[in-house]
Amino acid sequence: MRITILTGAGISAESGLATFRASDGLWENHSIMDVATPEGFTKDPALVHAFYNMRRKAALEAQPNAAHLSLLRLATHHDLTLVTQNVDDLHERAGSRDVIHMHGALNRACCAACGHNWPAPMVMHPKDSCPACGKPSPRPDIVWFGEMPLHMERIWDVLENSDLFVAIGTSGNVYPAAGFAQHAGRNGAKCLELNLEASVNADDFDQQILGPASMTVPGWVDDICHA
Ligand code: BJW
Repeated sequence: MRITILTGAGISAESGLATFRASDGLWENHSIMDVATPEGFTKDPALVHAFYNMRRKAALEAQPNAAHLSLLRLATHHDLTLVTQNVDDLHERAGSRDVIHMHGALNRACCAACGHNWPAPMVMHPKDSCPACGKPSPRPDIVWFGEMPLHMERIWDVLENSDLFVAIGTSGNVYPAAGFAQHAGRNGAKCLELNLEASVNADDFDQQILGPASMTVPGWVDDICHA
């Protein structure tokens, strides 16, 4: 079966990484406009670097959980494409390969002046310079609001050729990812949501399994691998 999975912050919550929109989430003490837009970065690069330096450290200290690990097993039984909105590398550290990071990666840096992309140091600073062009324009390789998510042609293509689309731990608040279930469904895929609470776009799914990802994802993977 051709399965496309979209993961969000909820799959990494039980690894100790905060989600965005929970009451104790990442944006509780930060304005979205300040830390998740290119305008916020231009206005106060030190604040934005501090936010992502903190996130980079938290991601390094976190370990993949049972949900990340079970997706590896799924890939041995089915034709799986794994798309994540997450900027951590817990899928890769669980062993998944060819993960599509549509919102970028904490462990990469890029140059706003020349586009060069390189492994991010643990701590980035506004005075850093680009190793390729020398300009003081490095930024985290993260897709902020108003910027184009990455690998979209490939993602639309797999969604149009999936038998099953599964969203795991994402609230459905952010486009274009929030439109994937509708797009896959229109193209013939069954759509399943695995989440702690139903997402805002729950109506786009044929079925929901609610509960913590470390329980629901391995359980669902067991079922589909032995069906
Ligand atoms: C558990 C759990 C457990 C908890 N087990 N589950 C209409 C159509 C198209 C676009 C737009 C539109 N209206 C507005 C837009 C633009 C905008 C947008 O969507 N805005 C919304 C606010 C409406 N989108 C964009 O700007 C995107 N670009 C774009 O559209 O480009 C085209 C374009 C360009 C230029 C001009 C015009 C068009 C870019 C979006 C970039 C998002 N970036 C962020 C931050 C950067 C990454 C980072 O810092 O990490 O990405 S925003 C933030 O939200 C982050 C996440 O990846 C993303 C999604 O969040 P997620 O993963 O869903 O987390 P939460 O916290 O919301 O939810 C957690 C979930 O987990 C919950 O459901 C819990 O129940 C669950 N959970 N514990 C299982 N244990």
